[in-house]
Amino acid sequence: MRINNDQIREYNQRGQAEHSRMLGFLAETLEKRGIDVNETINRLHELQVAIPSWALGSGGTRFGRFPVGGEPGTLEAKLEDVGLLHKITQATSSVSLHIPWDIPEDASARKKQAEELGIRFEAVNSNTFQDQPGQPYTYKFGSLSANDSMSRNLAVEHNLEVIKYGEMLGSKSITVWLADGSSYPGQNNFRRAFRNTEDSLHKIYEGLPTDWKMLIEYKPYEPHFYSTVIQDWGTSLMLAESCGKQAYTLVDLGHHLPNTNIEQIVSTLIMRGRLGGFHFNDSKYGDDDLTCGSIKPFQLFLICNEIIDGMNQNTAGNPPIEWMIDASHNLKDPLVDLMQSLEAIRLAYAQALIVDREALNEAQSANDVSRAQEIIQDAYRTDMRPLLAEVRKQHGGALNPLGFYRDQSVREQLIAERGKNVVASGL
Ligand code: LRH
Ligand code: MN
Repeated sequence: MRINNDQIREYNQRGQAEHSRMLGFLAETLEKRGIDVNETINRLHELQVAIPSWALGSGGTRFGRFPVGGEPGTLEAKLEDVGLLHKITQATSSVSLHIPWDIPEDASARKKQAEELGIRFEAVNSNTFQDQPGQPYTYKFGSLSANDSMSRNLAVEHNLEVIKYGEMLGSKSITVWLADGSSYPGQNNFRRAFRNTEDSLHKIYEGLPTDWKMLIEYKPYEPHFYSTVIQDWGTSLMLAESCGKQAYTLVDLGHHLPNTNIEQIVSTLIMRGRLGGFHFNDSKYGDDDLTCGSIKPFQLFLICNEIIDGMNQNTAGNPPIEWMIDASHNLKDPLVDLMQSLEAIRLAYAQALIVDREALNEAQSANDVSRAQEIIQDAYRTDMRPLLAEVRKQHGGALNPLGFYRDQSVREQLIAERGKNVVASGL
């Protein structure tokens, strides 16, 4: 289904008066603080977040899955849903595909469809954490790190194939996440597993087009529960630097042990010029893949604060960061959940944009701890939502995406169009 501008304009008119009142108050507050409201609006619109193609249907766990109905059963339908999200939010101008879940049978048709929808293809993701039907060598005991060179070579070939699909679609980066690891002490030789992985990544890196990036995603555990070959940011950084200038780390917020200071990791990786991208989500315990900002919104703000501070200085020439969501929707309508995540990411970024960095630097240099805290918390405690609504409106989006989605009964229309039992490929 497609939404037209009149539907959005008509809906926005109903909320315009309240929006003007809220925006007027906020703009006055920000101007009093010496903040350029229009420049902030432009910086916010530039923040486009990629949608994961594997999270457009209902997610599940080993205990169960509860389909929402009207799910996109094909890559074509998935692109329609990302187009829909972008039409309503003006914040999702790209999609991140997962191969083989989203192999483009007709890449030029999909590329043309994406252009019509105003979206493009962000990083493509390889998958060496599942064996495909009839696969000659298993990934059960690893892929790029496997003891069996046949499994390693197969995994390298798969990643080179994923790059080929990405090139057909106009993507410029590949994300490599490995489930490789062990579940029992003694099962793996850590050094051999690391060196096999390093060697395999070098082979993939040799096949990387000169204008591409390789994003190496780390994770401490799951699906293995004793060790993971690429377990943390340091290991990912070592491998990226070992590969070459086009290799970077990818930070999935859910891939950290409890209480890890992720914002400090972000600051360190930018300082090193090796922060390639994010998978945004939230979690209470493990890799819960929950809605961004639903559990630790202050952490999300602090991460955005380090991104802005780091990229403002950027002495190491860190490239523009790829912003992507990686979540799983076990309870909520996937499109609603994604719109909530987009709002949380932009809200945290908006609050980080208004941090008084000059005053903060003075307070930090003077060891004026409470003053520094107040400066950070002032920004975090500023309700920037009216500005987010204005950014959308100025670019043809809905003042209130969830309100519009419900007002237009979008899910009901998708169910009428696709049926209740279509299952979207993915997690
Ligand atoms: C692993 C991960 C990775 C994807 C997968 C869908 O936990 O975060 O980014 O390949 O989820
Ligand atoms: Mn991820």
